Amino acid sequence: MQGEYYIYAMNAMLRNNSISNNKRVLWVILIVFVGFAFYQILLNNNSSQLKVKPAQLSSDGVDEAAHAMEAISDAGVSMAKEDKGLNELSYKLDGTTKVFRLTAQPIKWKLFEKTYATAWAYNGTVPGPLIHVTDGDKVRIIMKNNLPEPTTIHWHGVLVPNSMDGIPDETQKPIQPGESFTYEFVARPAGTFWYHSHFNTDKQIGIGLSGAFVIKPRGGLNPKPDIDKVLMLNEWRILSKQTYPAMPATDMDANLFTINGKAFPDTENINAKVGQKVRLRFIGAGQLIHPMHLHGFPFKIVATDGNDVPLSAQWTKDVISVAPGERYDVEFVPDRPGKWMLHCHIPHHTTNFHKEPGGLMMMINVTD
Ligand SMILES: [Cu+2]
Repeated sequence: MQGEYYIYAMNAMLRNNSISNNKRVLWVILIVFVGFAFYQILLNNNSSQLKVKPAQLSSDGVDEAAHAMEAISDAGVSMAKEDKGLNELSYKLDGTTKVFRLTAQPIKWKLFEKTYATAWAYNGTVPGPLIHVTDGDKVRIIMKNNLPEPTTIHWHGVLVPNSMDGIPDETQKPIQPGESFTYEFVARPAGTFWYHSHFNTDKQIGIGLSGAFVIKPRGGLNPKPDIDKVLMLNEWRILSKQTYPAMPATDMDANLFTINGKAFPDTENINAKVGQKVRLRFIGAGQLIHPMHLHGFPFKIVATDGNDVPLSAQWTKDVISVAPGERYDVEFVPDRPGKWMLHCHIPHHTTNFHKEPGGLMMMINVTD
């Protein structure tokens, strides 16, 4: 309509001046062209202010990013049958290949006391099961997707062939709801690794789709620790009993923090005896850094991201900052009894719904 008005106004103006017909036509064309271009620029500016188009994360036509910030649907989601994650996953042998099965599905997961998350979980627990194998083992993992959206698994740090790396649309097709995908590779090298969704990760990892993948060296660790424990750190956002994916810097900040799927006081304690060697394998499974501090004893960093640290290079620390994706294996030998706390040293991360104590706290109970 604005364009028509331009033509009308300019025609009227030009008629009043004594310009030849040919020139008049040229002028009208020029003015209409400039007017139209200007109108288009205005239109584009307005629409980019009104609708910010979020980045597409997948090729399935779903606007994943806008979708990702909604509450996780709890319609028809049932309570988890188990209360503890990282249970060692059993396998069946097919020749010399260890065959594992993972099923991803929504569950209600208790984070602490009466607070439950609607989680997306592998085999019904948060974190998913611990896959514990030996360096050089042939493994096959059959992954069934019972989630309401596609997913894939990435074997973080394991030296898999490229086709098993779990990158949607790059190395494999996303696993659609109801479908399965078979991952097969040789588990190597020895170390602390983890597996997690690599589809719509901003949402899927944080709401539970991760687990531990520990490859032990042939013959076992030497010296063997008396206590060997994986500690996966993660964050959650629960508002009015609804679960939202915790997304830092988006006004979707976390308000709950978990070690192995539990917030203090429901975190698991570790019981050790004076003189025992304790190995803790930290995995940063969330989106925030967590400087984990141990009371009572310094520890040595014996492995970083699954790689052994040579004896002469092992730092002695009492705080280890575990960034997203990182793994740190630390070892210590308690020399006196007590209830020694292990906690994140960002004090907000030791709260539940802004109340302390909570979150990333647990006790190492040492007895004689
Ligand atoms: Cu923290």
